[in-house]
Amino acid sequence: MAKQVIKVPDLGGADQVDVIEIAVAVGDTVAEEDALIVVEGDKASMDVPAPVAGKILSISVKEGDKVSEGDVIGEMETEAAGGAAEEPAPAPVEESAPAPAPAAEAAPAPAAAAGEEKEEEIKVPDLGGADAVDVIEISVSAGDKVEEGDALIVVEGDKASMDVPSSASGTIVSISVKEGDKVSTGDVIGVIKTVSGGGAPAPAPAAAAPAPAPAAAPAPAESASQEPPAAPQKDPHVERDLTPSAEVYAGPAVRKLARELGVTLNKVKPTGPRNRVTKDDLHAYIKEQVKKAESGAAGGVGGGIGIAPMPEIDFSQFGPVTTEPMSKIHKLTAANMSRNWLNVPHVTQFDDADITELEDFRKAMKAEAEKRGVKLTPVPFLLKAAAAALREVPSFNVSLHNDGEHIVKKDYVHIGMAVDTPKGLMVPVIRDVDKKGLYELAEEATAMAIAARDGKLKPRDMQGACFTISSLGAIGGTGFTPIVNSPEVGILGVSKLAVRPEWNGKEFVPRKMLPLALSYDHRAVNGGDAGRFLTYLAGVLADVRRLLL
Ligand code: CAO
Repeated sequence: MAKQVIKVPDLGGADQVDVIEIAVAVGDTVAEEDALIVVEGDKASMDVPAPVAGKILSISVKEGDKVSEGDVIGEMETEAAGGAAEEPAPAPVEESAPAPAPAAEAAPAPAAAAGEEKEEEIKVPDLGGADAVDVIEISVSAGDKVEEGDALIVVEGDKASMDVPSSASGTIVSISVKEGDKVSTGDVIGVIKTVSGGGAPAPAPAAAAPAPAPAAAPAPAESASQEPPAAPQKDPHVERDLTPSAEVYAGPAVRKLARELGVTLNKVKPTGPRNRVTKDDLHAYIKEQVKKAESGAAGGVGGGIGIAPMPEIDFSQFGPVTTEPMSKIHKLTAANMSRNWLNVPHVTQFDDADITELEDFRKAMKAEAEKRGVKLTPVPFLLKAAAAALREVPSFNVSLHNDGEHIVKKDYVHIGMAVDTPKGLMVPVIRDVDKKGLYELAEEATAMAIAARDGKLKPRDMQGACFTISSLGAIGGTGFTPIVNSPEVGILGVSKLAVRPEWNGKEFVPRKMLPLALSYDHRAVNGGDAGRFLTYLAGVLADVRRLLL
């Protein structure tokens, strides 16, 4: 075993870049090249990868810190024996990522007299070893005036995205690449008209359209390639991901603008290719917010009865306090809870499931389950019963469409499972629950809960649920009203089972009763659907043989 200091690699000339994400925690085992932190400069964001495989011993930076090449960001324990121990490792150089921000190269042109206009090819600059990177955004179009350093296009490699900035001030004559193209160092991406001796050239005769080439100048690229392609039509039924901002696709220029405007990127509806947030998306979002704020100020719905802002409170006036920052997950959960609470008209229906026989069966199977290496708690039974109920009552396996005018009916049964983790609430999703057996579900639920607590869940592991189960049974309580995780239709809150006297028609007998609370989106389903769903679910728990029917 050896200790290795992890340092910020060559940042391609950028200095004092922001740490925007810490991707690992102390104790995590990482493979070589796994992202450790994500940094962002003016022009690019990039992963700082693990130089070798090993275990994270410490991380000495936090989100919001500024770092430069060579700064220590933490320590790793590696398998490597000998020499490297305690020695600072060489900075891991991000080879496959484009180095941030070299200026686009204009083709060398013969010297021109001051004030003389000339057209130059714009070429992709040195990409720091990366090859065939994707063009993910075209930031200018023919006729635009640009200053030296303005972003022309945004490219993205395996590890980083970067602006390709203009090498000179001038007017864009043509852009010969489009979003989705692949480019390498030296490729021509367009033509710029400059005026020697500085300054922008005189306005072209036909200002908006691509200017006709002066007689002696090289012909501009075909006009067909000058228009950025329309963003691909997106399926309106696709659910919005509520991923952290760092996991939202957006170019550095868009991220910078979002920061300037104080916009959290994951709130913006992306319309760009591969679900990228574009500048237009940001502007549309701001417009929408301003409109909402204005209509709220003008009274809005309810003739002036809106949600009053929370007053600022100094808690220290009431007693000693300490204030600490919320984790990223906690902040995201808080935002989602407010959104769901305010948008979804909730109804919560209660029932108790008699799980006396289920508990007998579960206990009888526990030893066999343990031999197979699985822990058979009530959760896999709840998952199975909820899946059966979603199939039995398909009118409950739905979501309200974004347009508020359609219902999305689902022919799949994916169920989320709320997991209490030290960093906050996480909801991994178990897919195709209806097609899996109890042991398989027990195994998957345990693996998901461990991954959630170890911070190893990928965004995809938390997407696509039809419904969620939140079990506080192991903790306690007799009931609670969970908040629907929209756009899911509902959520089942499960409390601690209690032995209670139940009347069997002749006498009171002790039964194990499991308190259930079903919160649902009353826009998507009515009380009848929800009542049928919960009654069926409780019936399955009361007699698991019904799962065989
Ligand atoms: N009543 C009584 N006992 C229960 C029970 C219930 N409803 N549900 C589980 N238990 C028991 C289990 O059987 C187990 O006991 P044994 O070891 O004797 O079998 C014990 O409680 C501990 O269970 P567990 O927590 O290891 O596993 P689980 O399958 O019950 O739960 C998980 C897994 C991930 C759902 C749970 O650990 C968890 O994180 N729950 C919190 C969810 C949450 O925070 N919800 C709130 C969201 S809104 O803020």
